[in-house]
Amino acid sequence: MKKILFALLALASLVVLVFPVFSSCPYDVNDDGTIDMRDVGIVGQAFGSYPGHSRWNPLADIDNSTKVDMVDVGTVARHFGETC
Ligand SMILES: [Ca+2]
Repeated sequence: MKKILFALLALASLVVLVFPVFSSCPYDVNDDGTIDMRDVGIVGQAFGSYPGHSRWNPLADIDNSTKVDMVDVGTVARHFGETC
């Protein structure tokens, strides 16, 4: 049982470490190279949603918490103006 738990933790750590490699700019929701009001707007449109909700947009769930909330809005806002 400990080996399985250790393997799951190792896999989770690997996913966290590798994610930035696949997504050079994870806060650029619309993937246009700039984090701006369009990205904030996309997250805002999905605000309060969750999988199955009519406004659900998985791209707006920045922290992958299965809900779009202030954490997601705040995260995109903190990176406002960055380019990638
Ligand atoms: Ca953008």
